[in-house]
Amino acid sequence: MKDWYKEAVVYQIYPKSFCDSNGDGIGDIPGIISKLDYLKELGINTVWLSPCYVSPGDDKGYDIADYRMIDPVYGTMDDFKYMLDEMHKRDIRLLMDLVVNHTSDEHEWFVESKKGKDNPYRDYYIWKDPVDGHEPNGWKSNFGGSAWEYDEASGQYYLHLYSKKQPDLNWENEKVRREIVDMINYWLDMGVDGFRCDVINSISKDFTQEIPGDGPRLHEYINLLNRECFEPHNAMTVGEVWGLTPEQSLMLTDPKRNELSIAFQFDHMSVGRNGGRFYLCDFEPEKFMEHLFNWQYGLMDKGWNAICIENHDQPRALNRYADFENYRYEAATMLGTIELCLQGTPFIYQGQEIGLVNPTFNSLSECRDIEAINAYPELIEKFSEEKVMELFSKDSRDCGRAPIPWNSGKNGGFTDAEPWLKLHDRYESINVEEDLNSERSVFNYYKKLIDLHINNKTILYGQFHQEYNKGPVSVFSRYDDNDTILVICNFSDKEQEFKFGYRELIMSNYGDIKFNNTLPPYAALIVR
Ligand code: TEU
Ligand code: CA
Repeated sequence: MKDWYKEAVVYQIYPKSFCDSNGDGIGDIPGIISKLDYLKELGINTVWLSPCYVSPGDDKGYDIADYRMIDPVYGTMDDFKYMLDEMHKRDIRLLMDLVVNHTSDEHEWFVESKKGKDNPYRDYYIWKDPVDGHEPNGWKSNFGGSAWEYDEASGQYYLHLYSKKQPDLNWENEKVRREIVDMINYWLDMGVDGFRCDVINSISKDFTQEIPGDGPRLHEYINLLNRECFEPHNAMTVGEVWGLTPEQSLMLTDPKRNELSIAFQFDHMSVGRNGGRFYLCDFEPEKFMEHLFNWQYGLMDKGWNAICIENHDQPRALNRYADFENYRYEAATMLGTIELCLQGTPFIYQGQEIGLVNPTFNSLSECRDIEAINAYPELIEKFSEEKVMELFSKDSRDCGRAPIPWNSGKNGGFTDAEPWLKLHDRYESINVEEDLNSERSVFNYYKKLIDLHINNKTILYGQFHQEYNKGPVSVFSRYDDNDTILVICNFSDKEQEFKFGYRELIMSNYGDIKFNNTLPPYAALIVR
């Protein structure tokens, strides 16, 4: 099928934290293989695997030192091929992470590039002379500090929009583009089904801008990848791009433009933050839904949404948006209902399907993420140690990266050894095994939702309409010539009075009860 991405239900695996098979405290490929039946049971049909290539791990694999090799910590190339086979046997497709804005500084291209101005690899990266003895411009790294690192030996600076161990590739150089095209085709020829494209809008730079933004050759570059890699392999691609409007997203994903299949929307993920990570404010469900609805209308009939409520860069949705102490099951299933009933391809992040929550970090020594570690000195000038740890427990990327607890045993059955990052505090009661055996299983609810999403044509392809969105109550419909389905949600821990009627209850997170114009806390109903 040409547009198979529209019928994909994607499950994101963060390999370091999924399942450890060999007792070194780090998740790995054999661990993933051992859980494929679990994923099949859930009903997903596509996996997005975060980077598992050779990497020194400065940004946990998003700093790649060899694009064509599996990092030994995750397994061998044979393990990888076996995993791919086992996925395909189960009709599960695999999306790899494509991180081509930057490499690791330990990649051989950069090792060469750094050797001097006349090295053949010099132009693989972005080197610039100082301006008045300073950085070439005022661009900041996403992980704090300047985006320029000075190299004593050559007297030049290199650009790194992320950590200084992640130098940006120079896409203006045709040789770089050829290398990337060949590398992508290497994976596609092996049988990989597509890619999630990391910060893909940053690959072309515009040095006339005060802050890094989309460069003038962005669409030309992506079009090249489409023509030479994606299209000939019928690959699915999802762009990771922050700060887009739906109109801008269409510039990357309108099928007529031959660039990417879809691009994530993130507007709703910024609700509850005021100006950036670690700067938190009250969460407003109405705004959250407003953003999602805006994208539904923005792409309708023109493009296709890519929807997630969690990923490896975000804390757990339950901690961010809900009273999970009292209503973990209800809130988890309500969020799932929204995600799987809107029009678009859903991306479910590992652990989301059992309603996983954040760990608590008590000291910096428990944190692993470069973003949090780099932010610490600035935060500690403004807040107490206790407050900073509270912020890290609420909003650091480590929150979502905590290992998966598979059962109530030692380290939640994730590993026999010391896990690379701590698990959440209550893994003895909140874990996969417990959820599967529970009468109120989040997994079983997701399983039903996924089945509905894939098999109900109205929910898969129908039109979208916003019926109501005020305070915590929101209602939307999905309709086509044959059916009209309403989704009604109470995004709060208080019962809400709301007048509504329906002919038939398709499913709800309160079971088969009669709703009489009141919505219990975090109620989600799918009705006809
Ligand atoms: O993320 C890009 C990105 O925009 C986020 O890292 C964001 O800057 C950060 O979370 C701000 O709070 C992608 C990957 O998802 C992320 O894990 C990588 O660290 C980053 O690219 C660099 O490759
Ligand atoms: Ca391991």
